[in-house]
Amino acid sequence: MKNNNENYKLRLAIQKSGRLHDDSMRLLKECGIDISNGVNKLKADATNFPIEVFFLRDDDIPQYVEDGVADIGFVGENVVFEKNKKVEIEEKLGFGKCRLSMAVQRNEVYENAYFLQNKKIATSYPVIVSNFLKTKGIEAEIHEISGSVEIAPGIGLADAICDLVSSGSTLFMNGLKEVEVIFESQAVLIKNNLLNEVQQQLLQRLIFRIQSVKKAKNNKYILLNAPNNKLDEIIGLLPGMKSPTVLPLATEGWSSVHSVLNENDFWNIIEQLKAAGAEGILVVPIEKMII
Ligand code: PRT
Ligand code: ZN
Repeated sequence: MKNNNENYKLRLAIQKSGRLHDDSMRLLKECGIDISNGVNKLKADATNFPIEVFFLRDDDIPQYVEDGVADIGFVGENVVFEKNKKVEIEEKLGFGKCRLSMAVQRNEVYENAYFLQNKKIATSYPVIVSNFLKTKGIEAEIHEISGSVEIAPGIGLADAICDLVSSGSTLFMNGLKEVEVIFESQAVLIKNNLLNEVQQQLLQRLIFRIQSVKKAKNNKYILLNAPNNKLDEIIGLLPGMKSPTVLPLATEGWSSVHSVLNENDFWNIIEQLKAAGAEGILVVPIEKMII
């Protein structure tokens, strides 16, 4: 049972140490939430937001959130799907990106997933792998192992592995090749199904901040100088939040144009702007973006 005090704050579970820890802490900081570095390493209070952070193993986070020991958690989507607990995914966090992939020895001829029929697959993700096999109608033997999955084919334990991949260098160094991506993952915010009204409101405030941080990361502020006779063409290339800001320069016949560009279109648009006569282009990171 939660006591009264606990009903007016959010208890957030994050990874104690490992690949998601630093990015989780950084995201909180970017959301303006200061975590006191208390003596107790199991939990820490925020000094300026009603949030308490629990530091846990990533595998345990979905269970703690389902049980309501923590109200929300930051954890890999891969872990959420593997553990299959009653929690809701509320927001993707934009870090911890990786994929869960099948890999086989480099010299194997792999044409499609039916290669796996009646084979042995080593993985730490038996639930996700067996769902994948089921949807394909493939029968295979799953060997659950908790670490160093990539050595399994080399020592004759398995014909294939299914493991997380980011750069691909672990597979490469172990003589394996990635043949099938079965799940794309990143860190997500999960929540317990029974948050009270105050906690829902706190969560909405937190999500608003997270979204502002994510938007800012995906966008850049751009300033450039444009000859007035090219202004229409240049403005036409810039999306902006509403429309670009145009200010006259001290030099006759020139203007300064300010706008916001999405990371994905960035280089394309810069090239077109240069070709259209833009000069002195400055690109500046945005810290927060509130729309
Ligand atoms: O102690 P705890 O149980 O909390 O941590 P853990 O050791 O189980 O997890 P950890 O810290 O390794 O990973 C936490 C989460 O980070 C994962 O659940 C994923 O959501 C995410 N993530 C992102 C990754 C990777 N990228 C990743 N590359 N998790 C693991 N890897 C491993 C992978 O298993 C393989 O061994 O890195 C190796 C492959 O990397 P590349 O770059 O060589 O392809
Ligand atoms: Zn783990």
